[in-house]
Amino acid sequence: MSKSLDTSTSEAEQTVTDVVDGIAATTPDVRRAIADHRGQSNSVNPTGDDQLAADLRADELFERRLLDIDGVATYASEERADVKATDGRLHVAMDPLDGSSNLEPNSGMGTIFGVYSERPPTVGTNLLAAGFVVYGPITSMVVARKGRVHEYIVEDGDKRVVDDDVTVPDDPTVFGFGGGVDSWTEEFESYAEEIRHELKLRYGGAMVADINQVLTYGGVFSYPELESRPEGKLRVQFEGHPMAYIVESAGGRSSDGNRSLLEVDPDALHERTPLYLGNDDLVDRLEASID
Ligand code: AFP
Repeated sequence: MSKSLDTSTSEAEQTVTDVVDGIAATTPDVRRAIADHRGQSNSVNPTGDDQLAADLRADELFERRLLDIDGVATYASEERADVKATDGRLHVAMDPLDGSSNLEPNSGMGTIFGVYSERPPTVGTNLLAAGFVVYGPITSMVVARKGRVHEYIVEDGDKRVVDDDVTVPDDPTVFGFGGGVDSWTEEFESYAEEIRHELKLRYGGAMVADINQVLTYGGVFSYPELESRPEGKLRVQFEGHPMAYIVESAGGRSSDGNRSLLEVDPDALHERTPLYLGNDDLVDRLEASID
């Protein structure tokens, strides 16, 4: 049973460190899973997305590694209906393999995670840390904790820091908008029309790689509300909260169209949300345009 915890304690900090190191240590096996488990699994995840064998394998690898950490009480993921509980204090929520539709064309993919003080579904302000892994030409990891963002290179499961203060550059360069122009609302379409004349298109189908571009070059990423799908596509707990925590810790902004994504308090574990992330003025403009 998870006990209430003063999450500022060194015990909680150590658990966060153990989770980050555990995820780094699992990345070689995930890269192998991407190479060896390329087929369909003939199943769908709780939000109805087709699951690849690599999705399931990555989920299994992270669950085993993270529930083995003393301070971890629960493991939740985009790939499974329910939260897996054990003794411990902190709660991990993950998208084990983000962008798995990029597997076939061998394009960017990643892992997204959040460490919460309360059992999901829970509000984003209960995050203690968040991060993502990019399985690109090299394996890199971005981790936000205590208001600071670090970037690491991960080799053979060991991470080494390459930037100890990642911040969103002041002069934005790139944008990436999902959902398809014919599905956008009129308001978002007019915002997108302005942005596309100001910034360069960088949309690769995996938010980890696209948001890593925004962290590197400045700009804005969105999977907006759609005419047919006002709730958007991306999941609050596994994608929206962690990415918002990272971008806000790096000096940017997040929004669901009205407020910080960290203020979104999902009723259900697999709830979706419109998602806007990037330089604060670009997100401010977005909110003003879709008001
Ligand atoms: P998959 O994991 O199913 O490939 O979806 C990736 C994702 O959740 C997110 O990482 C992308 O930004 C977005 O969906 C891409 O969605 P579209 O395929 O509709 O562009």
